[in-house]
Amino acid sequence: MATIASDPYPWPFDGSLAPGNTALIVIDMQIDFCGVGGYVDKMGYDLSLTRAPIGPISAVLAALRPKGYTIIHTREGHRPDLSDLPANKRWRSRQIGAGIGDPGPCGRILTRGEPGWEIIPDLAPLPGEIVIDKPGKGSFYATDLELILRTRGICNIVLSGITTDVCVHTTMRDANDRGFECLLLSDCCGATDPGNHAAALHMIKMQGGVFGAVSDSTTFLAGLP
Ligand code: C5J
Repeated sequence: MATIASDPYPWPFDGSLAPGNTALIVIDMQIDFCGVGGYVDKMGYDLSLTRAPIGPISAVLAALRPKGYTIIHTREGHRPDLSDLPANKRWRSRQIGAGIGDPGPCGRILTRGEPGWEIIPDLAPLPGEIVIDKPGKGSFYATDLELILRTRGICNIVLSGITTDVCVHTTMRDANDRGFECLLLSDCCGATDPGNHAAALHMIKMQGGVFGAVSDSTTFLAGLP
């Protein structure tokens, strides 16, 4: 039995933690979300909040890579012709001064192939690691993530990245509904609003772990088999 000390129960529920059945998902650690001149910066949020998880995620990656765990990165972004950008998403982003597809200091905002859409160099995927491009908040919507996880025999998912209350939570909820056993590492995530980050962690733990469990990178690394 291998489990991680977590709240509200030792994770995973069945003690099955092993490199062959467990994936780390690093969500949207892109320049647009945590770099100067990117989407989040243009919206006026404090970048230190979305940059806080960089160090803890690096430590978790460094521990998991040599052990053979599946590592998956995601990128939120749209096709250059914006054919996959819903009109309301574009309209809302323009309301806050960071129109998706519009030019910005890091190229066209949240647009595939632009400098701002790239994953930050500190957390760049290694050759062979899976990268999922997603047009929405959740990592399963309009992607082949579930196919890849099932094909690899993954049943346990460790979640990290930004933002806790939006793309990370949407992915965790969706993974949970699909029967994956989920663990969120609190210091490996960040939100543009600290209150939302705290609330998002709290929500996971209600009802005996309604979406899974919560731990942190230090505890996770100490408990890793
Ligand atoms: C947002 C994300 N917040 N990666 N995207 O728009 O959470």
